[in-house]
Amino acid sequence: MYYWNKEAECVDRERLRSIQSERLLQTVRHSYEHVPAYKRKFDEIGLKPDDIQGIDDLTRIPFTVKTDFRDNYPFGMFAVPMDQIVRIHASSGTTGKSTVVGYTRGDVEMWAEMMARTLGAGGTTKGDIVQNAYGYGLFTGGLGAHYGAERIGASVIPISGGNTKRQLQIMEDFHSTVLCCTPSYALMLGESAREAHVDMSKASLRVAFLGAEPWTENMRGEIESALHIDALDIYGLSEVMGPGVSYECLEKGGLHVNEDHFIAEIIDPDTGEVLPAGSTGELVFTSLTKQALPLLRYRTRDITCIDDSKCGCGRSFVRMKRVMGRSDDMLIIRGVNVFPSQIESVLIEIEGTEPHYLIVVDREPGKMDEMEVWVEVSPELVSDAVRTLESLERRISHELHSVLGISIKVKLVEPKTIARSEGKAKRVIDRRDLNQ
Ligand code: DLL
Repeated sequence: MYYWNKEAECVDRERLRSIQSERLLQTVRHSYEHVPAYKRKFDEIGLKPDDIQGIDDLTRIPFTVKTDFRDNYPFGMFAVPMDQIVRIHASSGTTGKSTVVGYTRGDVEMWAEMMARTLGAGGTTKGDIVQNAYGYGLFTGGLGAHYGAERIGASVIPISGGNTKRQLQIMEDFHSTVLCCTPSYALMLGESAREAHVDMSKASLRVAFLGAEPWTENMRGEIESALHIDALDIYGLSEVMGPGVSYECLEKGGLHVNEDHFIAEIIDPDTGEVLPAGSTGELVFTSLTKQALPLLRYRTRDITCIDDSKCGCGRSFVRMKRVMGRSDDMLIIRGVNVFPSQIESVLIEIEGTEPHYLIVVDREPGKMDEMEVWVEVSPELVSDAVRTLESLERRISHELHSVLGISIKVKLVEPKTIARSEGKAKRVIDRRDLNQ
């Protein structure tokens, strides 16, 4: 029997509302008392924790944003002493500093439950063999999926990302039935299987849980037919927890939000106003049970909408549509979050380059995202030996790799070749088609 916490996931909505209200009050009090940054925000507008009486008062609480993490780097947003923190993860920030998140033992258990629900919604049982190709490390994908699969009692293969040949070999030899990775990596596995003449219709693989980056219905179709599986969307972000904040069931009609632990709102990204049900806007989350890092109205910058109609699966949690875009300039390349400002800060440090650059992102069918950074060299360097230019190219590429953790192609171009803009500079050309 697959994992399904029916009591929680099919809870009556009236009952859910009262659970949310009660947990919200605890979270507000905990945040106010233990995180100076929250206390400051409340005090500035004269709001007292007791003013929040229930979920109807949610909109009175000020937003939390990514820069709050940067301003309180590394552990200033934590609400418990370090001796209660059992895990630390991090994701990239808007500048060199990363967003650091912490978990108590209870938080790790709650996260495992959220991921168990996620995997269960695709039919995962303790008899499954889960090939976990999300990266292990500071990224939340690897350990997040790992603990969820273990909670179900499935057998986890902690293979982590990369090494496609080996992935296919292990998949065949170990009879993996469940795959966890980014959608672009799933596409690549499908393509490689085809090239290696592996007949996926005879393989044991049944379902994949794909997320950490935007993808499309078209991609779902391609992945499902290449790997002969069901491909389900899973969503999350480090600040809120990691993967498992919301998850698709086999109806494939949007991602159920784990509402007994997170409240979702949709706001107008320009005005901050809460939008009526069904509108498209920026997704905002409030955590309800997190101890180490309580989050009040966190602006995710992800654009989507919420559907509160009944789902055929019987779960009563609302569903968010697949993420349609971002309200900031963050790019996600092979599952890694990249801000143009990080690239700029690398280039500024390197002599011989001009502050004009262009980031070109592309994804050929069945391939992984490619990112190329075009950099103008300074006029003095143009006439230099090819060797000097080559070593400059290598150096930039190396520095970018050490800051971002992914390899990026660098192309040096002559001075004045990158188009100048009169208004906001256009730094990114994204040729990937992410809107179908
Ligand atoms: O990407 C957590 C995760 C791991 C989710 C594995 C799913 C699977 P971060 O590195 O903090 O955390 O990046 C969070 O990634 O704000 C979205 O912009 C994007 N994102 C995550 N899942 C999806 C998805 C993890 N299913 C940021 N569709 C988020 C579109 C996604 N974008």
